[in-house]
Amino acid sequence: RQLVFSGVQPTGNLHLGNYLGAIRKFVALQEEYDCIYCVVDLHSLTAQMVYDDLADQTRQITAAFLASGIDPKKHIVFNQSRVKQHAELAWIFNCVARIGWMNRMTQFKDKAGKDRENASLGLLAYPSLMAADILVYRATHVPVGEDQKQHLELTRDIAQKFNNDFSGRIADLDVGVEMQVGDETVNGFFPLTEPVIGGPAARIMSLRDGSKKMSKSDPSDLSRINLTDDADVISKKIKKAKTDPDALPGELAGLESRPEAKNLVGIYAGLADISKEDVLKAFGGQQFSAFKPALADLAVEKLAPVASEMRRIMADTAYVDAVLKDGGERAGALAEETMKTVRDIIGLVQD
Ligand code: AQP
Repeated sequence: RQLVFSGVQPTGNLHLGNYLGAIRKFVALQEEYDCIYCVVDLHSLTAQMVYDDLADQTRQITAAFLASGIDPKKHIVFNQSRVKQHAELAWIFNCVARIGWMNRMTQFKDKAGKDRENASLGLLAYPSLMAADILVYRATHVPVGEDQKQHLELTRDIAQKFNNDFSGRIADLDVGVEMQVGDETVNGFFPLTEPVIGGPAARIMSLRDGSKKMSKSDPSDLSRINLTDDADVISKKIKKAKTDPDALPGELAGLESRPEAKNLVGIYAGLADISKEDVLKAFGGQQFSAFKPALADLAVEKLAPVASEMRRIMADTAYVDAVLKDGGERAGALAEETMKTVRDIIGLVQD
């Protein structure tokens, strides 16, 4: 059985990186798989506890999912905190995972900065909750941007250690499935999840600095294109995007050591759903003064309908809340099925 799970934090304005790296993939995968897409509100508390309006931000991400084309009837859309089993499994995984594993996570190192002792315990345990999000549905595929690759490797490590630590109980209860680990076929309860990363837009970089990823928390709004930016703002940001003085090359190799140029070509390719090679076939030899307006037009063409649909959906709070409630109920039933077995495997007494 194959199942897709992924989540987005309600931590601020969604940007082009979130859209091309994650949400667009969510939309594509729903043709082939059963999908569960989650607004991970509990994760957002690891960055800060108090938000001006966490509820509205949660609705905004939900609206972005729906406006991008996710079907909440065929699939499941909900907010994480409604399904208590995420937090329950995360606690169990906190006891499976090792502190050393968490300390090695580059996202933790980046976000905690130098003053690690003062970072929240939740920030350190972030990947454990992420593993629980995925494995509480025993999801097999997780579409994410490249920045989440390490967390998905850790999710596999947690699944593997749980399967290993409890192999006897899993066999006794006959709740395992066969899976391939390297050359070996083993029996385990949790699947070893596959990341779905790739394509030209797996890692969109800041428009101001080609060495930093485009991020909601970058203090400069010029560094990112927000999903809700209007046509003028999108054009202005692309016009001001950092570039180098050379023309675009005809071949991919010509983009090496030109991170800003590579990024803009990747954005064009992601938006047009073509390869970077094809972008260079069309624009190789041209200056940025010609490429940037074409990129701006394409970005406006692709993003404006999503933004206007988001505004339309956001205006109907009752509808958005109903989607989250319905999704939460369906997700909760699936999650409880997993947790019943997990409690049995561990030996927690239940009805
Ligand atoms: N720059 C990016 N390029 C490609 N994919 C990206 N993602 C994020 N940034 C890029 C992917 O978007 C999904 C949702 O991300 P998230 O909101 O859950 O967390 P994040 O990675 O912390 O997002 P930000 O915008 O970068 O926030 P801050 O500034 O708080 O760090 C994920 O699949 C992610 O890979």
